Amino acid sequence: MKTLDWTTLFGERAGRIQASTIRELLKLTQRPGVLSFAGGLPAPELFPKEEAAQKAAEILREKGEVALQYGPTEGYLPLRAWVAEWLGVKVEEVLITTGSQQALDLLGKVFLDEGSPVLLEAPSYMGAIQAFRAYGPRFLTVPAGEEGPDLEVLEETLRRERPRFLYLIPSFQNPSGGLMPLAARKRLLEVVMAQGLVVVEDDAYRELYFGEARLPSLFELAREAGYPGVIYLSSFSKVLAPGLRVAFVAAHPEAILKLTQAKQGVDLHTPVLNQILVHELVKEGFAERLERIRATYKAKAMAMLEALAREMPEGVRYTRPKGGMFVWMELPNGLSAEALFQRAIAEEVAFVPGAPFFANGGGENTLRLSYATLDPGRIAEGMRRLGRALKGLLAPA
Ligand code: N5F
Repeated sequence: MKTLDWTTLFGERAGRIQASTIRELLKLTQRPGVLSFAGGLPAPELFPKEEAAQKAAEILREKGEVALQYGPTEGYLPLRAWVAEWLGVKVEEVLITTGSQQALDLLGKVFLDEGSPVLLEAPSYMGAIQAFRAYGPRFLTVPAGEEGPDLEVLEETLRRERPRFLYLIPSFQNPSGGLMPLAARKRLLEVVMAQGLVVVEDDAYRELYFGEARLPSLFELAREAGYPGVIYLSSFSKVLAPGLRVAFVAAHPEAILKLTQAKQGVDLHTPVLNQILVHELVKEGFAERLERIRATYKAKAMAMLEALAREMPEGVRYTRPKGGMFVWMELPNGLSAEALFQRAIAEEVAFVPGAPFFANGGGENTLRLSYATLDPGRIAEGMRRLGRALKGLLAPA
């Protein structure tokens, strides 16, 4: 049989497309016996299985001709209208996407040329880095911590550079868990507005707060100030079910129009059945569902923090999340998270090494733990195993 060297046949872009570390790890960590804290996989016990089964059957019986037909690219109108009302925007300002992951790719497609500067936090969501990287941009990064991006560095960067957009996750950042305080949000917006820059605000974790109520988003603050340059992304993945792949963008109608055109070439539209199902599931009892979700994740976060306090050797630093799904950890004295990963897998526990979250390198001694998926008992056992792996790495035989 004739063999082909595919790498010489692909286009240049293919060279910039790389595997997602999370997705690769998922394969490894699905081995029976492994306790995985790698993927930000929502708690399966929170999935509305029975309710979804009933409603899906009803939808197919009663609205089958809509649910099984091609639909509009912008999204199923009743769901768009629901999202618009939820966010306090107009229907024309909402686009339904196939996961917010798709929105990230569409933004890359629409805004980024080869060599275009794009600014993001270090660390930032690796799925966004992966999506943008395919378009060949030049990444500019600002360090981010528990209070979001370092505004001094950000302002200094913006004096020299004009990025196509700033990609930020102000609330319960993935992976660092950072939460940008209100004053920082306002200060950032002033700079952005003065320069007329576009901000992409990824608010995937907006509802997963443990303490006092949600802070206003950059998107909301910008609208109050009459500034149209914030493109807002969020998703039903973390509050309903990620397998449905239903998410949304809210932005100025001109931005929505261009993203819609880009989406036409990708998938024509997000599956209609899934959109109707999401609409049916959120239109009643959503507030109570959110309460339950917040309480569940808060309990899991506390279980992880208690276990970490017991199991981690001295010198290990980790965040205390105020919401979201992640604990972010720094190992002492330049210890490598990759090396720890090898030992952890031998102990049947997994996490995501932090380096792929840094668009321009670094972070080799960092890692991310998701407490979202497992129950408190398994979380405690997992942290025991992680502690053993770490102590093994610190004091090799
Ligand atoms: O809406 P959806 O499901 O496409 O979510 C993508 C997404 C977008 N933005 C942020 C900040 C996110 O954290 C995510 C989802 N991230 C998870 C994670 O583990 O970092 C899920 C990845 C799961 C996987 O690749 O299987």
